[in-house]
Amino acid sequence: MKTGIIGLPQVGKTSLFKILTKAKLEERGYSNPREAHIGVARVPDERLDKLSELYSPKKTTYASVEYVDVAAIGQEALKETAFLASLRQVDALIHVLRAFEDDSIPHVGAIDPLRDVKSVEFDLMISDLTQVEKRLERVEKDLKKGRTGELEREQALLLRSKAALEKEQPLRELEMTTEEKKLIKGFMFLSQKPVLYTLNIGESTNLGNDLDSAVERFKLTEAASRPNAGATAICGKVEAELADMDEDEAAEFLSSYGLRESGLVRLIRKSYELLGLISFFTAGEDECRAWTVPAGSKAPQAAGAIHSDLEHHFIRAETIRWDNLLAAGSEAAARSLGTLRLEGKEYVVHDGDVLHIRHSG
Ligand SMILES: Nc1nc2c(ncn2[C@@H]2O[C@H](COP(=O)(O)OP(=O)(O)OP(=O)(O)O)[C@@H](O)[C@H]2O)c(=O)[nH]1
Ligand SMILES: [Mg+2]
Repeated sequence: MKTGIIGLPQVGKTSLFKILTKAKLEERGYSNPREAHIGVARVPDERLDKLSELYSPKKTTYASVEYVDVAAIGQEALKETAFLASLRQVDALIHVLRAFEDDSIPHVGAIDPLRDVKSVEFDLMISDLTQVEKRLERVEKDLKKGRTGELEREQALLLRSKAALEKEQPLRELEMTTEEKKLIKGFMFLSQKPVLYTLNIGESTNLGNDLDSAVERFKLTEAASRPNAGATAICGKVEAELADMDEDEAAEFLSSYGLRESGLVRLIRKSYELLGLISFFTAGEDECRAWTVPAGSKAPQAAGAIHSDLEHHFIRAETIRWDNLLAAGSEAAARSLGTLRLEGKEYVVHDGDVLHIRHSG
């Protein structure tokens, strides 16, 4: 999964990128010549930490998310091929919004995240509209040469997209059939990507509450309730300090601000929700590991995330919720308690399940 970090100039995109990819870093972010930074962040997961304590495996493997930090959004930038290309390839967007006060760092005007949301969304939509119009022209030409069902369906979808964009409705809000989704996927439209609005708020003595109330306070509740959108808040400054601390120090630091967890944990969790992803685990003495699959995946699909052979030769999955396994203390104990059970091909995997795949391969 790849997430693009976007926003207006000087709102804290690169700071967030650095915090995300340096905190518990597995692979360092690096610079490529196009100025987009790419880095991998490991997804913190307390459930996996606890499973690892139970099994003491040789290796613990967290899920990971790739982040792409691009230059600031603007009409000019969006005309650059390299900029567009690095943005189009991502699966989701984190839209960083300036909500901190600091006169030494310039901003387009007073602090107004909602105005900034609209401005950036507008630029994304203009870029999509240009592309839709170009493609429509092509399709219309082709239709004159010979009508096919496929071309007609594409034309209808493009016209619907155009109408939406013209009334300033991002494509992520359009309802689409599975077939239409397939058709439109190749365009990699920017305003179609799920977006997590992320307020970068200032430091305060009551940061816990300020973070919790930020979305409402900055009037993003409505924008965040639209289809394929969400909102959260972080304090870049505090997160940057946290990133350099060891666990005990960090815990103390967090509680001094009235915080239970790092905002990054919440941010990553929100991204999962937004993308409709869940985690399941495999656990054993060799390795405890988190895997990411779309919500609603059935057991064979989950097995396929581990290895395609496991999907093809899937027989059953021994299944238990992570906390039930911890409560039982061992698989044997869980089996006798009845919390460890055998599930078949139709089983829909839940977030937090621990699976042992039985296969015939
Ligand atoms: N006071 C304060 N300053 C911040 C915060 N986050 C970032 N900054 C400062 O804002 C400036 C811009 O931060 P960057 O992370 O480079 O912002 P950016 O969005 O990547 O900027 P561009 O890539 O130039 O568009 C830097 O001087 C940061 O130190 C914050 O939470 N509070
Ligand atoms: Mg930057």
